[in-house]
Amino acid sequence: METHLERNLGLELVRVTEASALAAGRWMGLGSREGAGRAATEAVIRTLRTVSMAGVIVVGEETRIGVHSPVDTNQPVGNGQGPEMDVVVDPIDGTTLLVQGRSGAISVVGAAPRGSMWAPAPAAYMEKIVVDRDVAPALVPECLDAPAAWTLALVARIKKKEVRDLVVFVLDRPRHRHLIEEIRAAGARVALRTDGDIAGAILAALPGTSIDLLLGIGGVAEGVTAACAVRALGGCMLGRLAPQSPEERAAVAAAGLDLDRILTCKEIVRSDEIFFAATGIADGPLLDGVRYQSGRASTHSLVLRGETGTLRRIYAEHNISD
Ligand code: VTB
Repeated sequence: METHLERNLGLELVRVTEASALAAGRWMGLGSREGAGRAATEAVIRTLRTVSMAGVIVVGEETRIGVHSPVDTNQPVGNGQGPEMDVVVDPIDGTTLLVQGRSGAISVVGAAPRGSMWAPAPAAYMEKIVVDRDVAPALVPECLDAPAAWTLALVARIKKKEVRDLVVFVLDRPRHRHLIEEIRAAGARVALRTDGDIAGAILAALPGTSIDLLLGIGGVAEGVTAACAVRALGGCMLGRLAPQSPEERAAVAAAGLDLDRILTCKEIVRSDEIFFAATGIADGPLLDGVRYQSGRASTHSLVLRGETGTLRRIYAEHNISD
């Protein structure tokens, strides 16, 4: 295995998320999850074939959504040459948002050397806390079990804010009813979103955004993908498996996975050589979406490189007339 990746693979990966966003953006507000998903996934697979790496998808979404796609767990991606990489891909993070014409969908891909990413198949759900680099040193594993008020007080203290100044990203799900009540009772504000906890995690890990932290249970694939970005940004994420059905609990136990283990993003991605790219599909708090005009289209992307801690914002204009 190559241990040092001289090139910034992230600059190749951003072409993948751009292509996916350009394809998915056409489906904004059209109501078809299948159509949007198919178009974005085809674009991802097509462009990943041009990237020089022997990649393998470490964790796909199939266990949680019960639908297979070319980016399922263990699928090879890339042109098969070059460094051996673990890869996570979400052609559309926020499919429901996108097809309902709401804001916030992004396309993401992350890569790190083979064997470095946590791959807890057949787990589908995990608990997550995400904070930025200022709060990172203070985040302790106890935060996952402590009352939300305790964690919020800690984050407020480090950020030199009042608890009522904080905004917490939480997915709008019945499983979060108690968590939402706790956050409100503590006096903080809740940004309830129907989808998109990868974007939520990136917003929480980026200092100075509209989101101070992310709390709650979301997909494992989204968690591993988010961990790539959070680690590359120097933030901190804590994660722990959180099965949502007796079947998932039994499968996770049968696979010998530890339900009590709390992992940091450094354990979820055990390498600094992380490459991550995200492109906006529809306008959102993290990235502007795709604009189309007369055979041309523009995209806004974010490219992260873990080794150097570089964050690049890339605006691109594409000639899409053919
Ligand atoms: C989240 C969210 C995703 O899945 O991870 C969620 O960020 C978790 O699953 O955008 P449930 O929908 O079953 O709660 C998505 O909503 C869809 O991938």
